[in-house]
Amino acid sequence: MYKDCIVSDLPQIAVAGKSNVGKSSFINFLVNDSKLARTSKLPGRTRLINYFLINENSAEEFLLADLPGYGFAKVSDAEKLKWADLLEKYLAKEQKLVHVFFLVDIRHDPTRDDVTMYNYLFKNNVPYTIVATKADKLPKSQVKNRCRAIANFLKVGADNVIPVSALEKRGKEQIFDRMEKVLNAFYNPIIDDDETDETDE
Ligand SMILES: Nc1nc2c(ncn2[C@@H]2O[C@H](COP(=O)(O)OP(=O)(O)OP(=O)(O)O)[C@@H](O)[C@H]2O)c(=O)[nH]1
Ligand SMILES: [Mg+2]
Repeated sequence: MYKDCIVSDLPQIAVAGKSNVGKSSFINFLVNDSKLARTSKLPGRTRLINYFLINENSAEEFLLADLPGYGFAKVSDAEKLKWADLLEKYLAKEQKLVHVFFLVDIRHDPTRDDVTMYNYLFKNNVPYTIVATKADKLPKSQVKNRCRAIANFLKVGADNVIPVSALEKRGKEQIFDRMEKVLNAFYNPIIDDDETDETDE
């Protein structure tokens, strides 16, 4: 339920994607801790939103939210609805949500559930970056092509799909670069001084 979401003034960056795509592994990879977010061989492990406090006490403190995976066949319809409801409400209502890393498997085109998720992001104007996971499962020569195919499928620019491998620790710089830009914009917003100009006279 949405009331299970945290109430905090900190900016939030969320990690979304289908069950087993590698969300928890991605978070552990980013924070260099193999046990922080629970990973599992069994899809559907992350059931509620798990929040991690990053850069504690620094100027760019934020919460990283590990969202529950969707598209797992072996759960009841009632459970699926509950998850969809939580995800949809979180994306629509969380005022402090500044960015979503939307994870898809590099080996496959986005699923129907991925497209539903993507539409939630789009509909709610949530800024996002698409992250193509498990890049180590492909020969290096195919990585760019697969990213391009995913970008074409979702009708976004190829720059908006970043390949990563939590296993081989690839892609961190590009992800950090995105995070830094997003947090910088949150903590140091450009003030529109048009109005102050008028009152100056
Ligand atoms: N080869 C490879 N395997 C990965 C990578 N990232 C995750 N995995 C594996 O994929 C499986 C699922 O990873 P998780 O990180 O638990 O996936 P999740 O998206 O958090 O799953 P839910 O919490 O169930 O939604 C695990 O067996 C991981 O070891 C990667 O970059 N490369
Ligand atoms: Mg998980």
